[in-house]
Amino acid sequence: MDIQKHEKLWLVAGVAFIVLLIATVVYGTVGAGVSMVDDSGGTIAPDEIPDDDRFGEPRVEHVEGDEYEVYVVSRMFIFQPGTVEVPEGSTVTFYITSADVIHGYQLVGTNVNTMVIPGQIAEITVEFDEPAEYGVVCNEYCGSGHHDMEGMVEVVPEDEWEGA
Ligand SMILES: [Cu+2]
Repeated sequence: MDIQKHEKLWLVAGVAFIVLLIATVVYGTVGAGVSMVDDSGGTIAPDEIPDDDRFGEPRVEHVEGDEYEVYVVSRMFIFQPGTVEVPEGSTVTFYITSADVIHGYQLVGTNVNTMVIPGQIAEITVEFDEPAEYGVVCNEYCGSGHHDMEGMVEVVPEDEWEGA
């Protein structure tokens, strides 16, 4: 079979485009550090939140060494605790649940971002290497006060840290 020069060129360009397309999808899936939030955090019924050991009192807890755990309850239209303080150099695991509807929990400017579903506990582990302030926003429309639903994560310099 005789393939014309231009036909060959289009064939190569077409195949290259398909390969490029697949490569971008593969990169977006495994290369960009994106992972699905699964059910590893466990479940909790919204009406059990007030009596729960972890979520009854939303807080930052020191586990050991550089490890911290943060228990966050999202509800219309606040995050509890609203401001989370952790020291620089810490590894922090966030456990986040919702008391009412679906919310989001996103640290602005980072890839820390999860949906917060009533009944589910979202679990995300983050390493904070440097002092910084991150705004937290709800990125799932949750009602009339959604645009006011915000929080803060403050990564405090080592020498200013007073303990959790
Ligand atoms: Cu919202």
